Amino acid sequence: MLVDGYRKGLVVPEGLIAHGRGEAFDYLLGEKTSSPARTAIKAASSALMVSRYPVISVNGNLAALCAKAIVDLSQLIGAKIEVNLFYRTVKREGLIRKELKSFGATEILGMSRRKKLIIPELQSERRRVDPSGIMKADTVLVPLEDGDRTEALVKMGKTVVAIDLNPMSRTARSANITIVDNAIRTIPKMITMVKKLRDLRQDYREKVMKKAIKQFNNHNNLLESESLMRGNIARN
Ligand code: PTJ
Repeated sequence: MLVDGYRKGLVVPEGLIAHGRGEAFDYLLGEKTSSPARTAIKAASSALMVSRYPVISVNGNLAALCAKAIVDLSQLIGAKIEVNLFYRTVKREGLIRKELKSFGATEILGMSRRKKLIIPELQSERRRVDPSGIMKADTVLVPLEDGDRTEALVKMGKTVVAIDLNPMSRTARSANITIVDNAIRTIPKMITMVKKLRDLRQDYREKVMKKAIKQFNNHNNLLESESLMRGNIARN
């Protein structure tokens, strides 16, 4: 899937390396969504649902792995989609936009021709964000993110939800809610969770979501994922 994305021009060579790193961690997780990841998915889905202005940040890897699920999730929770690339080129952002549009996305933020604001403390291309997207968001979903930007977004007061197979990465540690799981499994599970929550009676739903957010402890959740991985190593 990722190799196809690379051939289509969505993914950069560095993305293949990042994917390989992810696969190694996924192997240690047993290639399935763990119980701590399920807890994080519930907290993350709740945080996105109560959010006033949620935004999903999409890079090349994510577009190659699960463009349709991203579009479905964004429509379900009313989130904006922003293409935000570490290795930005106009050609690649256009291809990613086309891919997302082919699954029904109507508005894609973050294109080069749009006015950008700069996150001052960052050096990479990821510092350029859309004034109607990540800059305005109160909650940002950042699958496969780099640590610098996660830290910067948290400092800006945003709720950051990360998806990262490496529970020790700076992104995983600095996000408010980190789902240690493969994005390809996580996004469809978030869709199921959002639908499940949406079907609850409103007053009960609010209680359930509030509790899921309040009880979530990112540090402890990461330790649980790490411990699962260590256990799997010990057993093999
Ligand atoms: O498309 P661009 O230009 O924005 O570039 C995207 C990459 C992925 C190349 C860029 O963001 C990058 O270099 O990312 P990093 O710093 O390597 O971080 C990627 C993190 O995501 C690592 O911790 C990986 O373990 C993890 N990861 C890789 N594949 C997956 C994943 N996490 C969840 N699901 C995956 N499928």
